[in-house]
Amino acid sequence: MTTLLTLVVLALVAIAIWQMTKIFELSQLKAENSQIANDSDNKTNGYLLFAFLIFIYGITIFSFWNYGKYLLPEAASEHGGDYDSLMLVSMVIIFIVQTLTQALLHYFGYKYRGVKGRKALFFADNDRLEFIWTIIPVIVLAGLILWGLYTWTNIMDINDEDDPIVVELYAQQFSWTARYAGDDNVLGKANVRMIDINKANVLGLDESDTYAADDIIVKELHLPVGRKVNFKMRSQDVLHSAYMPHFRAQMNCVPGMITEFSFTPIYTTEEMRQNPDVAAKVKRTNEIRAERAARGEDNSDPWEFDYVLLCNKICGKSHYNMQMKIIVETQEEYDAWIAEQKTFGQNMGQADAGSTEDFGKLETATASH
Ligand SMILES: [Cu+2]
Repeated sequence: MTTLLTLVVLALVAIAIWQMTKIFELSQLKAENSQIANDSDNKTNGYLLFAFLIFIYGITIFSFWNYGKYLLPEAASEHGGDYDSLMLVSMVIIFIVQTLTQALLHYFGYKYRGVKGRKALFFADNDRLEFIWTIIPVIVLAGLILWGLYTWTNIMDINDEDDPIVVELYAQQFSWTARYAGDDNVLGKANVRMIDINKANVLGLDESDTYAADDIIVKELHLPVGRKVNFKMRSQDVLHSAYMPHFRAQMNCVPGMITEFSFTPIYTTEEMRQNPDVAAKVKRTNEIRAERAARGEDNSDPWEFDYVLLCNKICGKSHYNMQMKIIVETQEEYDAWIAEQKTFGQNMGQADAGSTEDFGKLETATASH
């Protein structure tokens, strides 16, 4: 009852204030009620423009300060440095031009605000001014485009120089499979129509192709540091995109065709873990995970940095989980690892002999994503 009475009193007080405001407004009869902006309105809007300028500068500085740490660490591939320089120079130019033009735009918006009696000057054209504001962007853009084309051609030049390892990346909803070309370094022919799950021929390799026998199919990508890799991408079902952010590499995987990308990793996984930006990120993440663990929540195990291959095309409901671990290691570690892997021929031989234990494992791994 007391609560109800309090509410009624509050409502009455609110109505009283509202009525008093109305009476006050009515008593100010001389106040203008025009919809046309006067000098005072224009001045207010001029100052608001300045306030907005300060707001966008402020939010820019805040974002750099607060979110800069979420950018990718140093590139871990040979071409990555060129890619990053191009990106950095483009962003710096955009940033400088944007800072200056926004300041000019807002300043002149204020300076030439509407003032009663002021007339705009009719200004037909000025050849010199037009020349300047055309030629500067032309030179800057031509420079950026030429440099960009040069970098692009260099990155996309996929050739067999420097004895690259040939690796196939096979995309399907929702996992990745990698295939090494084996001792002959030539991938055997493959086609989705030849996929035979019963024989664990999960990538549809042509069993009659002699190049296929020594191919090695794995669910974890190992790469020797300093050695060029030529990737050949295939997709089983829909459009996927092989994205290896730390190596600044991305290529679409298109059903029915083979796409290619090539890079040389320059830091091993161990070396990348020592990178200050990576170490800081691991520390931040593990602090959050420790808090989650203290609350008994899921996904709270300590995290360790690893390179990843992600899918960067929204390919279906489990797209977010379509990833494969990449391990960059020394040549010796890589040799030891690859020597342990079974070739396609060995697996098929076993399949014919009736032992399908290993394929069972591969299948489980494929299905687990
Ligand atoms: Cu995908």
